[in-house]
Amino acid sequence: MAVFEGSFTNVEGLRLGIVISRFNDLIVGKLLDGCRDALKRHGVDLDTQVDYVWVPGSFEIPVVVHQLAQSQRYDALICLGAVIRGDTPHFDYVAAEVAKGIAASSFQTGVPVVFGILTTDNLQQAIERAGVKNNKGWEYALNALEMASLMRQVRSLRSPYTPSLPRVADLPESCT
Ligand code: INI
Repeated sequence: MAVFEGSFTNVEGLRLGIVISRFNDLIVGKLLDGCRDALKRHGVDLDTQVDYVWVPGSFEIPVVVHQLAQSQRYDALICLGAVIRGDTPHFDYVAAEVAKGIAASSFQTGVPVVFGILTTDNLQQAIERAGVKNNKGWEYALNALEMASLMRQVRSLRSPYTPSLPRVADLPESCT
């Protein structure tokens, strides 16, 4: 029997990308703070191991995260956003598209992409999840660390006859 489990502290050589929506910045900024705090406390160097990519709103996250996932530069990606229900159906379109897009990107590329998008009925619920009662950003960071570590183990199960491309980050500088 084999048991595979991700670890939260196996961070050496890890490369992470965070895609952050500017919409509802009051909330998303707090999620980012929580996320960075958790990564730092688990040994990730925030300056050299993490890239930050800003987009206007959650709707724009999938197209960007898909490019990043395809780049072979990252062990895991985290998407941060807040979609808050208003008086129009806009919420439903944005929430559905970002969820579908992130899931598709992760599935198609094999790179773990954390769905760090708060979807709430009102601002109060979002505030409670962005630092007042707890901070979901912390959880999203842990999800990324765990999944990056787990995927490394699961990928290593590949048959030795399965060709696999090196990650760009692992190539000597002369090849990039
Ligand atoms: N974007 C969000 O990230 N959260 C929201 O709550 C939101 N609402 O409700 O409108 C939102 N809209 C903007 C959207 O993500 C796009 O940026 C915009 O539609 C342009 O494509």
